[in-house]
Amino acid sequence: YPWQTIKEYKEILFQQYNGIGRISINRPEKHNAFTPLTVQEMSEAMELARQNPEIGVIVLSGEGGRAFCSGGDQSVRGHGGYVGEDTVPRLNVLDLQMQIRRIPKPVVAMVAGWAIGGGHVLHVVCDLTIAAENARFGQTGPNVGSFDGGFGASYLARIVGQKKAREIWYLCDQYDAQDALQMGLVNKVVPLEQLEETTVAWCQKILEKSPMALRMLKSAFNAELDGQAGIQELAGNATLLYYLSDEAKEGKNAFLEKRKPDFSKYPKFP
Ligand code: 2NE
Repeated sequence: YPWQTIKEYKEILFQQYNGIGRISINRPEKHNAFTPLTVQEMSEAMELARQNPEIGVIVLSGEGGRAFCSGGDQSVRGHGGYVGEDTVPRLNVLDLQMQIRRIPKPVVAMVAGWAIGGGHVLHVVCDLTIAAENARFGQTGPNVGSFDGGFGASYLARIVGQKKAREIWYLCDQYDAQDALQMGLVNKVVPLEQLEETTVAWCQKILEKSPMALRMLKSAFNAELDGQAGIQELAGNATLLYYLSDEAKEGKNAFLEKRKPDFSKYPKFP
């Protein structure tokens, strides 16, 4: 596909094609492990994708065909987090997870090869996952002195169930694409050579749908799980819809025209 670069980065690719924004980790020599810079770049690209009205769906992937992402780069893990050039330890991938969850556009993980550790959690928080037959999934935290007790545990358990989520974390086993499909961890499995075309086809189907309906659905799915923060997100979308109405505009116009608002003509629905 003729992906076009939106912006050049050091550790990721950020491209678009036909309404699809693609953010791809570009560190194949490390199985696309992320550093603080990788995450900072992904985070900026995600925000640019959010603001770009031409982009309706985002694909998250890893370059090279052998890994989606192998989690935090252990060679830059320091005292208290992953350390970048500024020598500050960070766990900024947790902010990126929140961004993926909050962006009001569907995010699709396109997984070839390893989705391990913090890389596994990244696909977990995406709306949908399409996996190649060579995909391998798992958590490694308890092996390498780490854990993700946030979405990596609780949202994973919502997807695969409590027993399976505990197995995944306590045993740190690896699961193939068919295992993942069986436990509802991925939406579809395809041969590696069909991964991109299948993902693009799914995205194009999504792009034909009503963007407002997709936005409302994403926040509604989140609201059921995210408590007050989830309700805040859903309610924000309700406010957006209300602002689009003549009824809400009457209130604003009356204020600006220094008159009493006249809401009498707006229906009081049963
Ligand atoms: C993914 C896995 C199982 C693949 O194994 P294999 O044998 O196919 O590849 P290999 O040889 O291990 O990896 C290829 C190269 O990539 C590097 C390796 O060190 C190796 O480099 P060279 O020896 O050729 O120089 N590499 C792979 N993953 C890396 C990583 N995460 N950091 C740094 N270098 C990495 C196997 O590679 C594996 O088990 N990788 C480690 C997975 C892991 O434990 N990730 C961190 C989990 S913790 C986390 O991500 C996290 C969190 O828990 C909470 C918050 C934030 C992050």
